[in-house]
Amino acid sequence: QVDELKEVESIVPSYACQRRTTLENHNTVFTDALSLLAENAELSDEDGRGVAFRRAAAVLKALHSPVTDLLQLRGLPCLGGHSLRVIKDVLENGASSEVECTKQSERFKALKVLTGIFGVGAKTAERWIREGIHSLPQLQDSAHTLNRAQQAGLEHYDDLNQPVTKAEGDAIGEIVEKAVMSVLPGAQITLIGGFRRGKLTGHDVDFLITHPEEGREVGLMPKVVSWLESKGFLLYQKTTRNSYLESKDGPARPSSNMDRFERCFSIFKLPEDAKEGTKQTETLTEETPEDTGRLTTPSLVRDEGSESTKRANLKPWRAVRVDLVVSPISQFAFALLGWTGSKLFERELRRWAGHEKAMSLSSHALYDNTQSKYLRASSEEEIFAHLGLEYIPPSERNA
Ligand code: 8DG
Ligand code: MN
Ligand code: MN
Repeated sequence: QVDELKEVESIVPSYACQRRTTLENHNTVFTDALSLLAENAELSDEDGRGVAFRRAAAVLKALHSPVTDLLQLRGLPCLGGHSLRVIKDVLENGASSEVECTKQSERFKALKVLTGIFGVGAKTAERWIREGIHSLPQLQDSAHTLNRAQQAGLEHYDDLNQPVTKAEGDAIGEIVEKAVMSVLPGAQITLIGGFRRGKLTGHDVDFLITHPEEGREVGLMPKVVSWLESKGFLLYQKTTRNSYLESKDGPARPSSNMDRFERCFSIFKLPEDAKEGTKQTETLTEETPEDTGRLTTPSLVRDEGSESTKRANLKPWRAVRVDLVVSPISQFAFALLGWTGSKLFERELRRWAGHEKAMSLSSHALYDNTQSKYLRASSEEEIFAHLGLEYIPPSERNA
């Protein structure tokens, strides 16, 4: 029995960062159900439950075949009673009653619609729902003043809720490349986030920028942003300063997961012709007024182009969320690892470091609490080695 358990555990170890999770998922029927419950928990300020569902889903994502019987789950880690009940329900009835119930609940639907606005988090959505605001028209009719991010989010709601394709990501990459090269030739740009893991679509495009000479990257972000703004590529941007270098006693022990790089949350105005040759047919045929019925909000806000133009899908550009991060070369490997994701993989890496190795991992550094020193690394492989983990390439970090 013990041997049997060990065998299972060697196939599916308990930390997601010990496992190879590709995009090939044989258990979507279960992982979709568990992910929805995770999302609902996260939107309801129940992060603990959220993580539990995420971990359970991640274990099923790592399996090499579909689960057809509960017995196959014996000995697998991270499957709590609640998650097992959901899986059992799906196995026996084809769907989970809890999931179906959640999906149909007014609260969940409202949380989804409202947090679908860029700049609106669970807390804000919760507050609005308590005031009876459940939909975008209700929000617009309310007297609420929206901040700049939320205004942009509402204005570009439809575009921002349409998945970004790899082709669009590549087109954005070319623009970012041009911007960075004009303000700091020799700088390096790396695609991070979901697209680096091989995903075909994403909710945004993420880039990490560095320069091989330490220090040359300082002050880069405002220049890149100015260039982009001057060319009319930005619909919205908010740049935050790097505060990591600002602490006087050198790099402080990484204490929080909060990021302290120079970073820019933005909304790009991507010209349709910028995708020429990559994604043309898709754009032209993509006139799906009916969608899934989920977030079909008629464009609520006036922007350039008449209603008829928009209905004909002739708007010559589309809004795309883009995240830019600048890191000094000395922290590049940590930034690369920290921003490639998935979110659960990152969380598990930090949990492994802390609980199993007495180390603190952040997107800036790795600190060994036993030796009281920082462990340097110039590649992701070295960081995995410091952590005593087998190297997992980005395409297998889709936990
Ligand atoms: P998607 O956009 O394709 O839907 O998914 P993703 O690319 O995996 O997710 P993401 O939300 O764009 O985040 C990309 C990675 O960046 C992910 O691993 C989480 C990480 N990340 C943030 N915010 C922060 C932050 O403030 N600090 C650090 N260190 N990492 C962050 O999203
Ligand atoms: Mn992303
Ligand atoms: Mn992002």
